[in-house]
Amino acid sequence: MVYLRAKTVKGERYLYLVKSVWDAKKNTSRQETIKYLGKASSITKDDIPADYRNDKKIISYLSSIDAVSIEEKEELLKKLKDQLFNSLTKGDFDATKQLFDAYSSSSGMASFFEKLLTPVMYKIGELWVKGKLGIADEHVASNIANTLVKMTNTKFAEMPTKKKIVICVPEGEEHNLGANILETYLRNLGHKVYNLTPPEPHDSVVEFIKSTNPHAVFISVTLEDNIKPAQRLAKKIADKSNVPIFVGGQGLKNQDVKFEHAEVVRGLNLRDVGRLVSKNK
Ligand code: B12
Repeated sequence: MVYLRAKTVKGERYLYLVKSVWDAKKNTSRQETIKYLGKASSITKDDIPADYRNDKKIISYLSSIDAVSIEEKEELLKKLKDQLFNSLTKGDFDATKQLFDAYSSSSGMASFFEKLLTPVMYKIGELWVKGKLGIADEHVASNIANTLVKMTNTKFAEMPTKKKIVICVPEGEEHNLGANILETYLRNLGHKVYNLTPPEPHDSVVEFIKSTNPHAVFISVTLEDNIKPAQRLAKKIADKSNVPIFVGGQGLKNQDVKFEHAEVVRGLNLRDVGRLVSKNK
């Protein structure tokens, strides 16, 4: 049986999706966490793994714990996505920043990146493919998004350093908003992040890693065509260093893609990525 478990910390309720597992040896049932869902007031359907998303018990519980029902939250999110789409494609940085400030002050920066910015950029890509949005609008949107993410970064300049992390992309990969979001989130957690994007030659990345000796390396892959270059990059790094290498990004959606020298990370939210870093070394 699957259900939600709540923990209250400083008056804020946090939810876990758990299942009951029968322990035959002890003749009793125990709880196993399937997924940490986050702050109860900010959870939407997308936070729930697809298998349980339409479970009526779960949806009605989520709707009951807050003054705002999950349907209303979905509706609100849709409106915010529309607003963000408009401000990005019109090149209106101020409106984009205002939306970011207002949303992230209540729901957090990670939620803004995951629930608003990433899906809106995906939509922009789809419209561009269908010829419904010009290349210039796409460029304007991604420039504004990148400026916003970079601007957010400067806030964390003075934080103490926990771990050193290198983020890079394979040669030929010009997409770097995902890498910049990872940088901002990990810096926000107090890690020292070296973001080597846009792409550097592979040999320079390897030299940099040798000289900085980081705790982890993240390789971000957006284009499927860049999987092979990413595999070569991971091998080059692994040949010269024992650093754990994680590779992720939308270029790796296809489950069949394997890396010999890196761990492929799929479907993790930013919080989980943060945990991945903390548990290494
Ligand atoms: C903006 C954009 C561009 C900009 C990029 C500017 C920049 N500085 O980034 C420009 C205009 C340069 C561009 C160029 C091209 N683009 Co483009 N682009 C996009 C667009 C619209 C948005 C990309 C984006 O920022 N997404 C939002 C980010 C935040 O999402 P994300 O990368 O998935 O990152 C998240 C996670 O995946 C994760 N993550 C990312 N990396 C990692 C790594 C690890 C280790 C982990 C754990 C997690 C993780 O964290 C992020 C936060 O949630 C996408 C549409 C789309 N679906 O994304 C197309 C898209 C990626 N582009 C595409 C194409 C085809 C191209 C071009 C080939 C077009 C052309 N003919 O010239 C060129 C290629 C350039 C190159 N050599 O790289 C295709 C790719 C198709 C494919 N399957 O390979 C897409 C999907 C559009 C489409 N629908 O067809 N593009």
